[in-house]
Amino acid sequence: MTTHRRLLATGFALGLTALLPGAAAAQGNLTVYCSVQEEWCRPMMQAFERATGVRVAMTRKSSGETMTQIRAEAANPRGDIWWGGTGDPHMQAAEENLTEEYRSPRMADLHPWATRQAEQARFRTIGIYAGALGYSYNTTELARRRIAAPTCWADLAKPEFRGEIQVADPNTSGTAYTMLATLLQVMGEEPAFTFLSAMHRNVNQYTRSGAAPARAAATGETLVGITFLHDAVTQKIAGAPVEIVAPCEGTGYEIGSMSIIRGARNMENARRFYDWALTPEAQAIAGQANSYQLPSNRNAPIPPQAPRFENIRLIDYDFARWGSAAERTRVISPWEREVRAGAR
Ligand code: S7P
Repeated sequence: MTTHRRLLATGFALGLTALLPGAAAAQGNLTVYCSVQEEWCRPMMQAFERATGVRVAMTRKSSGETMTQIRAEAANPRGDIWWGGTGDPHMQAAEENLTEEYRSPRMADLHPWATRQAEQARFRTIGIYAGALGYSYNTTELARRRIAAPTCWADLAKPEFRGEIQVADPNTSGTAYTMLATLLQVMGEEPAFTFLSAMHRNVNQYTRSGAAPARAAATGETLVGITFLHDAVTQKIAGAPVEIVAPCEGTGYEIGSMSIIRGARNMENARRFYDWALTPEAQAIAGQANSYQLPSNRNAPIPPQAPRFENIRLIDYDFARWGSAAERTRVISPWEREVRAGAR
């Protein structure tokens, strides 16, 4: 096309855009893979659209499932940005060169745990929130069954909890993978697998989604649900009869993360979203959407209901190690063979 014809075409396109209703079209599009709860994904995308005029197409999937999708689409990426979900699979995506290096000007405003995550992934991911792992139990059902209140991980292997525990599957769920990695770090490998096999007899269902067991404990569908503590807080605040436990032996935590997908079709808007998602205003949407993680921006408001790390016995979770592809395969395979396939 000659320069003259190109100018004519551009002018025509600009004129048309100005005439079209919703000038947002001029700001282009963004495809977001969202791995937090739908209730938080939606207002987050709407707020970004309002702030920028960019049109967002969002899909919600668990962390492990999103990682699998991004890997499958690597030759022809369909997503631009992966927002939320546990940090381990984001680290793995970085290692597998599925995500793009980006150093946001907002990085200076973040807590050190969020920037450490970025440094360890050579700036191919970044921390957006943090939250500790644990479980919740339904107090009405516990009283009805006359079972002593559990306080430790070890309690969940006791025979009185037979068929009473729900937890997600680490193949699909970042929460469940965090549990697996946590127990291996807290107990040591052999004792952890022995514990998991004993607890397996008590598990009534391995769910796809990590937060589902908190909802099931809230309704009494299960007695105990293993999740991040903040997912149980959401249920408790909604009025569910649940007690929330940070296990006595110590527990792990997640650094919820965000990554730009390598080869993103809307790269500029992906960077715009990335910068915006790190602002205090964007991070304040979590609490408004009943999500009670700790935000990564030092100036973002911490929801008063968020479980605080200083009140929990936390392990020194090794994110670089447990976020590596080799470790993930090394521990999920025996979990499938020795734990999940075991008799109940
Ligand atoms: O509900 C919020 C949250 O717990 O969900 C994310 C989680 O990874 C998504 O669920 P999966 O376990 O199914 O992957 C967490 O990052 C987040 O805190």
